[in-house]
Amino acid sequence: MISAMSDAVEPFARAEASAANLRELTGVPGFDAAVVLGSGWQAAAEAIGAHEQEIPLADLGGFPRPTTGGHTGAVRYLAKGGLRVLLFLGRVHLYEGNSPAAVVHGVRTAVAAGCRAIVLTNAAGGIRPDYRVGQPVLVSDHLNLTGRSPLTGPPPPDGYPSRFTDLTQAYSARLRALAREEDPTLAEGVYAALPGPHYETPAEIRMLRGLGADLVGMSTALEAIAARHLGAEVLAISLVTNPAAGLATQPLDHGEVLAAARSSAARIGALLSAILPRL
Ligand code: 8IG
Repeated sequence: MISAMSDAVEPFARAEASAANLRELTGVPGFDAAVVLGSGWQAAAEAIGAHEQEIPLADLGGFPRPTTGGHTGAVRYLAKGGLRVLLFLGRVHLYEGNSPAAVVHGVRTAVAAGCRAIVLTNAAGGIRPDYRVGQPVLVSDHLNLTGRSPLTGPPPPDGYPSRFTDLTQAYSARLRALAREEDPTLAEGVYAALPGPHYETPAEIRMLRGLGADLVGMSTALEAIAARHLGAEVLAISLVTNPAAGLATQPLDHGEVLAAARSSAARIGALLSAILPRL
């Protein structure tokens, strides 16, 4: 196993090495789809289905340890229908001090291991006044307001696509339609990704609404860019866990986020369970 790869190794080679370790440790030659569970979505992990194996990310190389409550540094392998699915039990964020390359390492590893579809889940603040806490929303597009890109740096090595990635279809219309077949009540919205870790001011939320954002969070956009760069299809689902700043009287806190997510675990678990075999 290739474990002690230095930071000097370029990110695509590091992802290939992690994918090789994943194949070796699972004994599975390739995978079809990957799911990244965001804040609160871990409560849905069991409802998604029984897993065959669970591998600590520390054994794969290249993965920083998650420091956010609820995020676990492990990946599960599940068989769903005829598909071999990787389920990441958490993610890391820019606000933990991670580089964009570290933030997208899981997505790059999944694609290097064969995944052609990536499902990104997150908890988000709801900007649209008709969103309710506990409601899942399909991400139709994003505003990357992190000021960062996973494609910054030297050009990708030979054999990889150009870094000038087209993002007109960042979030697959096909996969969103498929999700709506499973749950026709699913709303769609534009996700604004901010660096965090602080929440917004009410003035910032008014600004974001003016910019066309419906949801606000601290993840997903960089992972979606990395996945699209490598040609994978992306489905992203936000769980609205709080009204964005200024839209409710209560102050925002991470405990509220996790509690809201836990009470939706059965619904979002059933949703993912229904979608996964069809990816
Ligand atoms: I959950 O209101 C969750 N994540 N930036 N703002 C930002 N991130 C969030 C929020 C929110 N709620």
